[in-house]
Amino acid sequence: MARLCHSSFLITTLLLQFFSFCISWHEQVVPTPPLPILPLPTFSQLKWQQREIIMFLHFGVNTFSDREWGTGHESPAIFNPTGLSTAQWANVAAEAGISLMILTAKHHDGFCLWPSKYTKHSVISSPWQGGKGDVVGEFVNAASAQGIDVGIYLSPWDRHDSRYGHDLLYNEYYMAQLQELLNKYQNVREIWFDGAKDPKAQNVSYYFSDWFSMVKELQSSINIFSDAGPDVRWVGDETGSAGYTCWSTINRTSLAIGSPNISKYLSTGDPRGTDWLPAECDVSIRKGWFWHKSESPRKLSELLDIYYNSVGRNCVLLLNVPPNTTGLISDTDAHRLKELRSAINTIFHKNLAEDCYVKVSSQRGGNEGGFGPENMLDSDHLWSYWAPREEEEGENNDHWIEIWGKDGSLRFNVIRIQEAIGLGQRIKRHEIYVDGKLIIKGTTVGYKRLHRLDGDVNAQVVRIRIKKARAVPLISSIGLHFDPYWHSSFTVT
Ligand code: FUL
Repeated sequence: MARLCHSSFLITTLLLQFFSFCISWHEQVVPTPPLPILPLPTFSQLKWQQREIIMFLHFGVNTFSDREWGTGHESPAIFNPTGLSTAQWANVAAEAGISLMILTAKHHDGFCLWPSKYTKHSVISSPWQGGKGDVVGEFVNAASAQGIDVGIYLSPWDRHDSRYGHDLLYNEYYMAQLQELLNKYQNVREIWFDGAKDPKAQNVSYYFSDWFSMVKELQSSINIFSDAGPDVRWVGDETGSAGYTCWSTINRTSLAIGSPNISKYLSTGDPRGTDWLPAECDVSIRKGWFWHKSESPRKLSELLDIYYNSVGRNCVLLLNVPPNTTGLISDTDAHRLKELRSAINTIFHKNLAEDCYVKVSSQRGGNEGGFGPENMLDSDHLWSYWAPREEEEGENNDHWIEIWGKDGSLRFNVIRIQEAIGLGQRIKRHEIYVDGKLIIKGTTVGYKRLHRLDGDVNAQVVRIRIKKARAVPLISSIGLHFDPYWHSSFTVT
C-alpha cells in the first residue's frame, strides 16, 4: 500500500512538472493577450458595431397624408401602396452593402403595418391587398432572401389607441404587441424604442424594464435601442453626428429615457462609464423621416460628412430611406445610396499604409510575440492587434506608430485608426504628426476613428502618438487613404 502511494505520488509530481514545463514553453512562444479593461461589449453589440451603416425605413399612413407625425385619426383607407415591393427595398439595401434594415412597424399615429390581433387600426382595415396584407411579414421575408437582417421600430407613443394615458391598460397593450411581433418574426436583431411622448401627457409611464425583459426573453441576441440602451444608445441628436470625443462607455444610471437634458452626455459618453452602451446616429437621407413629394435626398457630400461624423467617430450610422406612396424607395434615393457606397469603397479600398514600413515604440512579447505592427494591416479589425510591451502600461506612456513611405512621399487626406474594442475602449488622447509637424490633436478612437485632413498631404512619415489611455492601447487597424470627393465634392454631386 505504501509503495502504491509512493509511486502515485511520483507520477503526480512528474505530471505536474511536465505541465509546468509545457506552460512555460507555451508562454515563451505564445504570450497571452493583455487583460481586458471593463466594461466590454457583448457578442451582439460587437456584431452591431461592425455593420457601420444600418437602413431605417419610415413607412405608414404618414407616407400618404404627407405628415411627419400622424394625428392618430387617419383613416386606414388612405394606406394603399399599390406597387409595394419589399424585394426592391432589400435590393437597394444589398446594393448599398447594408446588412440590417429597421422598419417602423408602428409610428406615433398607432397604425400597424402587420395584422395585429389587438387592434383594427392596421393593414387589416386598409384597401391594400384587400386587408389581407402584412408589410412587416413581407419585409422580413424579402430581407432574409437577400441575407439581410431585420429590426423593428414600435413607437411607445400611440396617438390612436384609447388605452394610451391609462398606464396599466396601455402597457398591457404595448407588451401584447411586442410579444406578437417577436413571436411571429424571428431573428430580429434590433428593436427601436423611441423616447417621444405626447407633450400633453408627460406623466404617462412606459414600463421599460418589463418591456426590455420581455424582449430579451423572446429573442436573446437582439440589441435594444433607446435613449438609455440597454444595448445601443441614442447619440443625442438627429443630424447624424457624434461628439468629437465619443466613448462607447457611459453610466446608465445617469440616463433617463426621454429626458431633454442628457444630449451632451449621450454624444460624448463617459470614460469612467461602467456600462458598454455604444451610440447610434439616426438621420434621414431627406429632410423628413417620412417620404414627401416635395423633398429630395441630400447631396453625396453631405452624406459623406455624416459618415465621417458618425462611423468615423466610433458610432453606427442609422440612415433613413423612406419608401414612397407606391411602396418603393424612390430612384433618386436608391441612386444616392449607391453613390454613397461606391464613394466609401473608393476611399477605403486602397490603404496606402500597406505599402509602407511600419515601426512601433515596442511590442508585447518581442518580435515573435504575435502582437506586432503587421496586425494593424490585416483584415481582422477586432482580434488581431498591435500591443505595446506590458511594462509600459500606464495612463501617460508614450506609445507610437510610424508609417514610412517606401518610395518617397505618400499622398493622402484621410487617416484611419481602430482599437481592438473586444478588450475595451482605451485611448483618451492621441496626436498625429506628418514629417514631424503636429497636424491632429485627437481624443477617443474606439472601433473606428477617421480624420479627414484639411487638405491633401504629401509626406514621408506619419507618426501616431497615443498620449493618454485607460490601459495599454491595442490598435487593430490603421490606414492612410485618399478621398477624391473631399474638397472637390461639390462638383462630384
Ligand atoms: C423621433 C420621432 O418622433 C420621429 O418621427 C422619428 O421616428 C425619429 C427617428 O424619432 O423621436
